Amino acid sequence: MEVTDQRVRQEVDKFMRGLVRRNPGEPEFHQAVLEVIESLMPLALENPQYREARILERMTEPDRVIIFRVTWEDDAGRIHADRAWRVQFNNAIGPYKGGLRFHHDLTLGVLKFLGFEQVFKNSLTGLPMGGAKGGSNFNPKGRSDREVMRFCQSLMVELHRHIGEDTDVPAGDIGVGGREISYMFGQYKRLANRFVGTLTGKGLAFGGSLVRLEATGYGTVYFMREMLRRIGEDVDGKVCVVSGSGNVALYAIEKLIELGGKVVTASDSEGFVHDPDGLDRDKFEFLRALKEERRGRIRELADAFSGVTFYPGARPWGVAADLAFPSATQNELGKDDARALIENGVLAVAEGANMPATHEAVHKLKAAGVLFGPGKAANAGGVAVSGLEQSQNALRVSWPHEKVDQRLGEIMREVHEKCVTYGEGPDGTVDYVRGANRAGFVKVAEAMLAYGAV
Ligand code: NDP
Ligand code: 2IT
Repeated sequence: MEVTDQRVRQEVDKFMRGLVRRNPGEPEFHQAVLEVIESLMPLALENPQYREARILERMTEPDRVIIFRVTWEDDAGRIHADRAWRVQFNNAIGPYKGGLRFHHDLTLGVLKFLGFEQVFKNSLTGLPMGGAKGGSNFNPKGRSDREVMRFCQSLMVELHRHIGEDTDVPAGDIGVGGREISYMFGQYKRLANRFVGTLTGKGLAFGGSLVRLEATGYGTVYFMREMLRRIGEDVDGKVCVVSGSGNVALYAIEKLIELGGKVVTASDSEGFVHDPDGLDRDKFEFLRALKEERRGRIRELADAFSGVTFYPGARPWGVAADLAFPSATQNELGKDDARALIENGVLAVAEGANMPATHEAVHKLKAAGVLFGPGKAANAGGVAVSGLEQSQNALRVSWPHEKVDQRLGEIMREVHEKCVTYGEGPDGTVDYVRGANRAGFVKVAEAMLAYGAV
């Protein structure tokens, strides 16, 4: 039968009905799968070997999900019982790899979307890494260092059985940074009685890699630079809106400033700040220390610098800009936000966060001809440098800053190139969503086909 658009639509709808029935109440997982299946269905219909081996069905079912209770005691002696998960999604091309998230409204559905996306992202990096994600509904906000330590140690008492340097290698994500990785690694090492690279994002004194801290943000900007270069443009002089002020947003902002971009916004869960003059090195350094060291609120940037305004409860997408970097959380950029960006003439969007744009927003931006770099390609630099940290740990070496940063730049160029190879249309424009999904898929699917029915 000919593969018409209508046939593709019918097959996508049928596939999604089954997926939603099997995974009720998990809208973010449905959304992430829909975006991928829309890109892959034409490929699956043209290649019967994928259909016969049920590759799409197998790739949308995690290998396993581990769920456990984490009991811990706060500073006042009160007992808490939080829930934690590890979703080991697919290890066809390497050990499971992906972050841990601590956020009060985390759900299994969110972790399944993140684990699913991670499979494609990790494949795109070209490194031998499978996909996983995990975390807890523990809320680290307002907790003392000792409370966070006790929580991390308790979590690791269970998690350590399921991870290992050749099995599953967790890292950071929302709410999990250097402090939490250190507590977890310290406890892992104690329980396993082995010093191996089972977590990445470690401190530099104990096996961490240079540039891992900055890698996701830098990598997102490198990816944006590649998209712009292809159309004869550059970051220099461009007005940039960034959301978030965590690990990803901070180092995207730093790299943008370095490359001559004018960053006019940053945000946290309470609102955004607008700086019409653009953040300079001083304001960036204030913001970095505010967020990384003092764990303060974004409004303090507006209190500290005249000319910077804080907008409570709002997102930055209404501010006119050439480039946008949603770098906070999922579904933070909806269709009305996309419309506002388009009306203000936005040229390109690179997702620093995972799935920050809704399905409707992505379609709107693409239809308007905006270059759109999806998270699984644009933010792959973080996990890529995690992969380089694994290599350094296995070799018991530490590579210099320049070497890791250079490798990160090369990997982001290669990720971009793969998106072009798989996403370029007859008119020469690139659908980066399709390109990333297909390029990420092919390698994993090849491995799964080779293994037979496993
Ligand atoms: P951080 O915890 O360092 O920062 C998260 C930022 O997003 C904070 O500014 C936070 O504000 C804001 N935020 C979190 N949840 C919400 C929410 N529900 N509504 C509004 N704002 C919110 O996390 P990261 O920077 O590490 O992660 C940001 C995104 O990037 C996530 O989507 C993550 O999955 C993705 N990512 C991270 C990588 C990494 O290496 N860390 C790699 C690739 C992707 P507040 O402090 O007020 O909560
Ligand atoms: O979403 C992601 O790619 C991450 N949070 C980083 C994962 C990793 O293993 O470094």
